[in-house]
Amino acid sequence: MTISESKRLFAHAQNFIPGGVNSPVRAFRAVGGDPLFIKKANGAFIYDEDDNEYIELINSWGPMILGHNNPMIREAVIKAMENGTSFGAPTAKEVEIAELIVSMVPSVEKVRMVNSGTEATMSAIRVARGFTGRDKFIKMEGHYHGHGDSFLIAAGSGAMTMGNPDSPGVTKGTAKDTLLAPYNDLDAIETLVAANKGEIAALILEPVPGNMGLCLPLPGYLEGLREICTREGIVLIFDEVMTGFRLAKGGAQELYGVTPDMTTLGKIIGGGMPVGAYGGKKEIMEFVSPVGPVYQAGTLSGNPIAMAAGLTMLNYLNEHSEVYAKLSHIGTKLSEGIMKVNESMGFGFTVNRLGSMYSLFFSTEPVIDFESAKKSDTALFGKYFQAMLHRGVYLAPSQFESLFLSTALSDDLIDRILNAHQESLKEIFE
Ligand code: HOZ
Repeated sequence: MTISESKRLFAHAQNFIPGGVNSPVRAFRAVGGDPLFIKKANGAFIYDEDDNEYIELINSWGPMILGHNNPMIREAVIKAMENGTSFGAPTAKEVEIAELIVSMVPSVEKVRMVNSGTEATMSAIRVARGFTGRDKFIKMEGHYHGHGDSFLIAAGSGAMTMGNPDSPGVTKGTAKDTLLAPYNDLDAIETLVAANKGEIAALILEPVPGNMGLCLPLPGYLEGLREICTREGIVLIFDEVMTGFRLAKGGAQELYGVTPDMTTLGKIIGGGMPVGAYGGKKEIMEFVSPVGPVYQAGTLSGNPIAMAAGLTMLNYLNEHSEVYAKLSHIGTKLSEGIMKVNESMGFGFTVNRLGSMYSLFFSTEPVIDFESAKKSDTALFGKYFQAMLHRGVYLAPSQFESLFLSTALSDDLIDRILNAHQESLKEIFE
């Protein structure tokens, strides 16, 4: 495998782009080596600028549920482009997608489109503050809600990977209104609530966090949060940017039967185009301008090309429940296969999986929160990442990310991944 063009591009890029990349986690700093520059992707495969082919397990960080370059989505985008690329005015497709999202996501009675998950979470917190008249909010350690100032405190994903979970540039004034709690710990929430009685506007979390690697909620945890928030008048916000439409049609909230007050969405509702959205109960969403006083706007919000792609994706998922059974089959086969290989080689590494999201942690302890995720051996993960890449499997370049599977993964491809996994462990440990 030759990787010369990616190397050349990366060296050149660093002259013009900070770190040579437009999002830090792509830089491969946590795993060593130079990032791959991607030329194209199709189905289950991604291709770099040297024309190497890799089996894809990131899928643009989630949205490619049906694999890359899906013909239906491609056609919808081409067709929409024939009518122009941006109007900054209402379109029929925006109404159609809003109605569809309301019908699919249990908590959403009204929804506002934005351009990314970051915009969605920033806006949701602002609306929750406007609605309650309170300033503070609770965020979980290791959860990532995009790069809005008030979220870059004990943040997961790239912030955790780069060793900057608390970003400089966030003022003390902003940080003081973000209250931190460990995930999966209801007592910690009760303590925070008691110490800040009547001052907490919102509690935001990834119901199934994927930004410190994949962790699962302990039984009763989400239900417990729901109870506390209802009792205290706190707006419960599920950040389903990664889990929405992926874990189930209605996301984690449908799967666990717990309905938040607000939900943030992203990526998937654009079918891979830059889209986000936030929605929730009517009485909360009616605080949003122009009905209510909370201001939030955007020229590109509801962009017609992005709406065409997203609508095609969501309509397909809505009409094809079998997608979720298929994703679950793929996830089960892969994660059970990984565990079998590990056991046969005498390793007890932790594998967390739900549906088509999974993480392998180089730790033998259960991983349920930020503290336990941080115990994973990241140096070992780096070696594993490189060994897998060398064998043609493209993983997320950090221990603190979930992998995302697509329906394009055939049983044969899963066998190839399992074989690469076994060979990689052999290379590292023998
Ligand atoms: N975990 C991030 C998405 N939720 C990774 C994408 C990025 O930071 O570029």
